Amino acid sequence: MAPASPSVIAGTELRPGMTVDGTLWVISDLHILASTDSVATQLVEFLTTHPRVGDHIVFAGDLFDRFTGERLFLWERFEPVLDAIRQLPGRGVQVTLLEGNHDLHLQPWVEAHPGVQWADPGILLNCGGKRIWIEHGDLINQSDIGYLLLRTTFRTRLVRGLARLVPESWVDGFAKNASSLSRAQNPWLPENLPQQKLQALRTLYRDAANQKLLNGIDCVILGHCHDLDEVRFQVGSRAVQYINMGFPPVHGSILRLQKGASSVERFPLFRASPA
Ligand SMILES: [Mn+2]
Repeated sequence: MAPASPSVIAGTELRPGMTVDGTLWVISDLHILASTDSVATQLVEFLTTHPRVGDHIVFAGDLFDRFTGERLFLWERFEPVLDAIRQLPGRGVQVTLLEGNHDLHLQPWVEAHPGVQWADPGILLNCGGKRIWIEHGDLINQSDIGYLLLRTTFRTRLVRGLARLVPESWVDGFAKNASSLSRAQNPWLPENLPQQKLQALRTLYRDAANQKLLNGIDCVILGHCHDLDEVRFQVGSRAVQYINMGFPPVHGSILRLQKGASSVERFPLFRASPA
């Protein structure tokens, strides 16, 4: 059978998309620093108990606060979490990893673990006839040229090579600095921003989502900015939705689209911890 021809809509190449038979789970922005973090242990418990055959879990970036898939010492540091992820395909659960701006170079880890797939910068899924687009969200602000250049640089062969070779403490130190720089620009909780700044941030993300929603996508899922935002409206006969992950360690929830449900909902998972 000939594959359906891809169509290009609003800059997104819309291939038919993988079909999700069961529940779609989306998890991002946990910013795990150590596998002993309470968020990490709660995630491992969730991964070993909740997902069922036919479900699809998308880890949509910044699962770890500092991670490069090029370094074994980091694989070891996060072993309990990575182990829970690698068990999923064997239980009939599909797994997709997207990179965030804090977890990079995931390809080597993914290639070492058959059954886990990697997508960049996002993934289109078909859930019960709905077209769901998921991406981390660090590409939304197209006017932040400095960041976009940095993002491209981080993914070059040269930087990947360096990330493989430099001492472990350098990788950690560099990631720590990059992390604090990023936090200086983007706070953990945008709800603490002055009202005007929060509105500007929201508008940026909503506009980017709207472009896709108006052009054939039924639900856009983003993270990265940690804004607990959601919008639903009608496009002709389609009920469409934009939803942002927020910041699960504080807001406590991940995202779930159950089979047969009409929209993505927040699924409470983490017991609130102090910000
Ligand atoms: Mn991010």
